[in-house]
Parts: sequence; structure tokens; C-alpha cells
Amino acid sequence: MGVVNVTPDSFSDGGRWFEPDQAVEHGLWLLAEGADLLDVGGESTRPGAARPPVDEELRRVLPVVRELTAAGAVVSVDTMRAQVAERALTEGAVVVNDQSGGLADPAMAGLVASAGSPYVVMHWRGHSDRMDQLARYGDVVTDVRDELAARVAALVEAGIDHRRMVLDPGLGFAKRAEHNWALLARLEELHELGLPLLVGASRKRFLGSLLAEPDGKPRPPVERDAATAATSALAAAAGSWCVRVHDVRPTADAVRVVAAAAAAAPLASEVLG
Ligand code: PMM
Repeated sequence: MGVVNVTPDSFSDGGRWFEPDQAVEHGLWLLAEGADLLDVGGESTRPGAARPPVDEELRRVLPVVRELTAAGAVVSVDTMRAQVAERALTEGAVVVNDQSGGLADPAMAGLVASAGSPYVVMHWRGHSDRMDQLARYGDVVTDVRDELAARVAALVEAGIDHRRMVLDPGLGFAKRAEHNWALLARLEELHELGLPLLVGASRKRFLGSLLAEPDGKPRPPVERDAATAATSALAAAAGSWCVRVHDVRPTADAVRVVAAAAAAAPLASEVLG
């Protein structure tokens, strides 16, 4: 999944694709680099960010969804608002990627249930302006798994077919670096929920800290793509369905390496005994 952020202030690509034409061009480039799906979003969720009004989010997202769909792309809409999801689906988006897993907008579950679209349910505890305060866990992996299980139950209750859901641990959302690493290391435990997994580690703060200069200065977001590809390999090796990234090609390569190694594994053990 390639990221098309139509925002003036994303931490990861800093508003480079804010104009619709630029966003569309960028999306087409991500497809050429090997993306299977484009995730179009109009709300920046960097820590501390304020929300755009709904009209502004619609203004950002809809023309880009329309153009990319017309160009043949498979598009998901990254939104926490039912109104935006509904209009984007009308414009041709086929997946709803809801960072709040239905918690931010009470109308979202009903909309997704009636649209019957695939629905990405991310682990989420609150909006960006307060998510850092919410990063408190016992065992983070168990807590995230249980909270996702509770979301799935509530969404099924609201009429969404569980076979349409994809789960996401929500790396960086109400999570400190050690929480993100634990989730990445133990993705298998989230597979116990029996649904496909999507993982979004791309360019996130915990990679910037890992790769910091000796004086502690974090590696800038656009220089985190090799580390992102390594997280994509980890996610793929753990059986994830999808990884959400800004720079598609290194991740597409990493995923192919994992697939080739996985395909050769039974053969290798046969040959080597
Ligand atoms: N991360 C961001 C935005 N949307 N959606 C899902 N499903 N999972 C994520 O981890 C996720 C997301 C934040 O990153 P960005 O601002 O660089 O797009």
C-alpha cells in the first residue's frame, strides 16, 4: 500500500503532495514503483496535530480519489469520518482505512456495514492531540490484541461482516518506541485474531530514534526508508497481508525477497535433509 498524503503538514513527507495534481502524479508514481493499493488521506495525524474541518478533508481527498480511480488504481481512503468515507467510496475508493477502528465517528460502522467495503480497523486510543498521554500498557501486545478483539466484536454487532476486516496494530499511535518494537516482534500474536494484518511502520518516529545521530538528533523522516523496508520484511515474514509505506520500491523488493525465501524453504529442507 502506497501512501498519498494530501495534507500540508504530514510528518513523513511534509506537504509535498498537497495540490491535487501533485498528489495524483505521486500516486501514479507509487503504482509504477509496485504499489498494489493507494491510500489517500487528507488528515495529518502526526503527534499533536489539529484536525481539519470535514469540508477541508473532502476538498483534499475527493479529486485525488476520483483521478487515481479513473487511472485504474485500487484506492483506499484513509479517514476517520463516515461522511468522507461515503463520498470517497462514491468516487471509486474500494477500501476504508479508519485509523480509529470506528471509535472516532459513531456513524462509521453503519456506513461500512451498508457499503460492504473492506475495512481496515487500526488500534487507536484517541486523537493525535492527546495520544502520547494514552501510551500506557501492561503487556502492549496482549493489550492491543484484546482491544482489537473488542473492536471486532463491536463492529460485527454493528453489522460489518468480519471477513471484510483487516486489523492493524497502529504503530506510533498512543505507542512509544518500545511498544512499537514489541508489536513488530510479536505480530504472530495478533494473527490469533484470525484476520489479515496491515502494518504501518513507514518513516515513523521510532525509526528516527533508532537511527539517531550520536548527539541524539533523530534521522529525518525521508531518510528512514531503508529501515522501513526492513520493517516491511519483518511484517511480511510474520505473514502480514499488507504494509503501508511512503517509498514503495524498497518495500516491494523486500517483500519479494521474503516470498522467494519462503517458497524455497520446503525445497531447501528437502535438499539439505
Ligand atoms: N499511519 C498513518 C496514517 N494512516 N493507517 C493505517 N491503517 N496504519 C497506520 O499505521 C497509519 C495509517 C500515519 O502515517 P503518515 O502520516 O505518514 O501517513
